[in-house]
Amino acid sequence: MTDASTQAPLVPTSGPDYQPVATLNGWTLPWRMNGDWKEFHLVAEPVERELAPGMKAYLWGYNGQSPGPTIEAVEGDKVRIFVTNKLPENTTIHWHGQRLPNGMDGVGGLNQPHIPPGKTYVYEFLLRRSGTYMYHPHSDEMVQMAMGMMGFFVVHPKDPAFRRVARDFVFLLNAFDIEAGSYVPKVNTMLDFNLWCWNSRVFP
Ligand SMILES: [Cu+2]
Repeated sequence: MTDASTQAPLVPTSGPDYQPVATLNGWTLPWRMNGDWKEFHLVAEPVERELAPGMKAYLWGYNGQSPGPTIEAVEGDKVRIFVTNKLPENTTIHWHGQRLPNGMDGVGGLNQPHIPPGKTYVYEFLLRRSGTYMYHPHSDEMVQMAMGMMGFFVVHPKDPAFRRVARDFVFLLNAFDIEAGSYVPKVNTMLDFNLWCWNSRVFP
């Protein structure tokens, strides 16, 4: 995507039914079914984002945006997520809060090799519980998160009637330290970690 305007929720046309979320200043990552696997593709890459009118920032993100697109799936889904690295350094993705096999946890150099620039790594796991999660790198992670690499991973309950809501929004607030007249966040400021994720549900 080339701009960060809020897109209409992506109503599922394959796989189990659920009520999709609206990502404020963002959008949901499309997928395809391959047998009983739900396949997604994230591309880690440098992005340019206009944070305020006329105030452009050079960030890192996914699929043209920072924060990256929201991944939505359903409890019990088997997901296969291709991660292509178009950054100038290694990366990985850690699926924060998901219960998964150790080899899929995305900590570079510990439970998987780092993904070098130009390469694609494939993650496969079963979504064991519903909830609002996030994804982010675990390879030079303080720098990469300070540069804007993160996104939502919403796992909907298997039963679409379970705590069904009228409207569902997610929004991610991330503080960047960008000096006046410059474009690139000062990544060392990330040591004062400032990141907030919200899921705001409107019950009927
Ligand atoms: Cu984490």
